[in-house]
Amino acid sequence: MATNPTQIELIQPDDWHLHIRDGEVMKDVLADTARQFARAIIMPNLKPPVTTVDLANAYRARIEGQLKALGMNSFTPLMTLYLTDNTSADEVRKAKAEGIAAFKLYPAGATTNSDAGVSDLKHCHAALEAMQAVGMPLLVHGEVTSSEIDIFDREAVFIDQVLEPLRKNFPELKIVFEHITTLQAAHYVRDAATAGKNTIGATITPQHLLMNRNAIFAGGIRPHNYCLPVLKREEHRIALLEAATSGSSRFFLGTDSAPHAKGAKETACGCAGCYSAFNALGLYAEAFESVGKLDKLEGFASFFGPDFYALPRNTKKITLVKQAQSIPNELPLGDATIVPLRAGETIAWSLV
Ligand code: OTD
Ligand code: ZN
Ligand code: ZN
Repeated sequence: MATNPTQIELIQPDDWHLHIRDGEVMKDVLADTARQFARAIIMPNLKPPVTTVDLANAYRARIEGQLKALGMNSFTPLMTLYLTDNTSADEVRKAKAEGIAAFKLYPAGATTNSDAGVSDLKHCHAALEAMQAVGMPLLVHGEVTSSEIDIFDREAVFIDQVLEPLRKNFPELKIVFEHITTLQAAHYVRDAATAGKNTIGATITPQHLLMNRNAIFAGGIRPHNYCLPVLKREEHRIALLEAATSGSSRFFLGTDSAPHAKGAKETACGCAGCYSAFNALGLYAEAFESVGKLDKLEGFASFFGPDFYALPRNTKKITLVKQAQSIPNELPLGDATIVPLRAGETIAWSLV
């Protein structure tokens, strides 16, 4: 590949961490993702959360209905279940049998709609044992929730207090450390001993590769750059970019695109979440190009995710061109609007 290519071709990527909500707004956000990605891991933090196989199957049917209405028939949703203190080993085995892709651990209260999450992992022993036995991945929102721990430290503390003990107790459990935001997380995943097995991975969002915490306060408060885990210092952004572009198969693409209507963000107590789905691939291409590593984008975006989940890689190809795309100030979201990441500005790369 030339050092400064103006066009790159890659196997079609998947999004290994995505929120598409439900009801009226779903079709608007789903279309943005299905234009770019072949598959996506669909997060279960609905109200009420998707805690059973039956709820996930019903949710999948609603998604497929919307895709059909949109005339988008080549996109596959990969469903997840929300782990609770009461998830049984039987539900885990049923999930495996019915093609559920993963379980999601939200420490109670850690992020949007996580109140029904796990209060203490000791309640989940049987479910975790079953996941380990059947090869069901556990996706973790890796932050402690204690209000005494500084918000910028919650991910690093989670590694010591929760993740490391979890991996000790369940050494064969496949774990994805979702949307990592710190140098500590990037190095933990990079250096984790796995006895040659594929037992740890991490997703990284475009906003954490492109912005540091100054972006939340640039000239005034910027609610559309506020997400959880919150953006960190520049040294962390650099460590994440290094991990994503390293060629290590432990790091793969997960946008964590998390739509909220404009009014729910621009208010006294605004919701957390960045809407990156509109041109997520363009954002990732910018990040990789910024360190001269566009040649590492395909592994991160298209290969390492399916390899971790033991799913086939996609075969169709897509092309990105270095052509600035203007990002609208607002996009439709049901009967409201949403402000996408980079609203009113441009993204340097576009999907052909
Ligand atoms: N973070 N917002 C949301 C989820 C994520 O932690 C996450 O996965 C959301 O709105 O569902 C957010 O900031
Ligand atoms: Zn999360
Ligand atoms: Zn998320």
